[in-house]
Amino acid sequence: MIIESGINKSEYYIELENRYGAKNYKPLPVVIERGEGVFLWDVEGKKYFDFLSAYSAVNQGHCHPRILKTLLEQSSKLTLTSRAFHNNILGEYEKYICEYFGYERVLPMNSGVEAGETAIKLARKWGYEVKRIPENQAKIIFVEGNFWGRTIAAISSSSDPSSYTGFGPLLSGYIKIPYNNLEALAQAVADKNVAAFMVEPIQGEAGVVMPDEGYLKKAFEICNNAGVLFIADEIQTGLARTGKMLACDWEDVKPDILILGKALSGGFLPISAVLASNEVMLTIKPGEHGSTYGGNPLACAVAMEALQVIKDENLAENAEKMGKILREKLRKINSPLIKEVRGKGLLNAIVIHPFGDNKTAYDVCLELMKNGLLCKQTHGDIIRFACPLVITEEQINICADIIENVIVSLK
Ligand code: IF1
Repeated sequence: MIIESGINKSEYYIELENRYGAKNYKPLPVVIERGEGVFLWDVEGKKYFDFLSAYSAVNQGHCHPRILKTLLEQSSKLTLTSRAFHNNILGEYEKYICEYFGYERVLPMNSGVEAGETAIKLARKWGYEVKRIPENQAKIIFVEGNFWGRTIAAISSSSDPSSYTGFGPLLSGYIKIPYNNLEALAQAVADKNVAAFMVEPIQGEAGVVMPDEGYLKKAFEICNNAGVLFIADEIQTGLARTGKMLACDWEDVKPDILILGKALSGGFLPISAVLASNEVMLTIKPGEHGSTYGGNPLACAVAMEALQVIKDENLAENAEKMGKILREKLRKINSPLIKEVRGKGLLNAIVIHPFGDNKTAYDVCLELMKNGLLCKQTHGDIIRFACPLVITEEQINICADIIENVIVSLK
């Protein structure tokens, strides 16, 4: 790497992205080079607390040693066979994850949105073969404010024009209802062609939007009574993030289809999973679905270790404890900037009033970055705080102080 005089390493790397990369993101002006636990270091050697965790994909902390060891061992033996052949890891993983979450079967995929698409295909197939919905008439119910990825199927369910404008024509067969509205759900499931209802237990991208107490349980019951599959997208809320293994556990809801991703590998590589019963899962027959890397031995080995770390290190319990401390301290910040503090476990957010000459949450994130804490705004006025679940009480207090000092310094 040859750096022209007058620019530092960060500027060098940012310029490379500006020149050669697509412009589908606007990142904070920081160039990360190393991660360990709750910490990230930039190319200038500056250290930060990570309060985004790659959008809850690094719940176990960056470069967890146990998961790294598994990655290195497996990748030196076998990484990919395709599903044209069996291998000695996939079946072990399938058994492990099905027993871990209490399901009969799992369909392994790679990205979260692939898992979402898989769930929709399963729901539709189940609708035709089990519920006897007329061919091509199956409908899926989604809630406003949802986010489950960037594919055409995903953006077709979005209520956010910035997600779907300019990408039409969109997919049909979707019903959109308000989030946290049981009456709207009860009306929608009355349509006999509805196969499933897909929902995030807490809406992540929408800005950590939480439904009323009891919403998930009652929504599940409404679906169950109407012969509609309840699909929980726990890609961001799952894997101990909200203080229980799954956010659905807070209301003892067992989804008919459970979608996992992100921290399923502890941030080492893409792996996602769709879990369901025999009745649902076996509606897809050989050759009707899959992917080149889906269920590859490397990802499966890593995922088993990543899941075991969550249990062995009591990450759900720690998320619950540390999240309470964080919200309590944030709620004590005396500043007109803060409109609201909300969250569950270590999935939290603050809502910011515009301030100064029309400054927004992005400007707060910039100041937090200068003070050694990395996070990201969503929807202009909301800052999501989602640190790795391995954070200690001492570290969470330091971070709460950083946030308070920055917030009270802003006018
Ligand atoms: C980006 C957002 C978060 C998700 C839920 C499925 C997926 C996601 C609940 C799809 C992915 C990611 C996508 C990533 C940034 C991040 C994100 F800001 F975009 F919306 F987390 F809130 N279900 N969320 O949150 O999983 O296909 O990405 O593996 O697109 O920039 P994926």
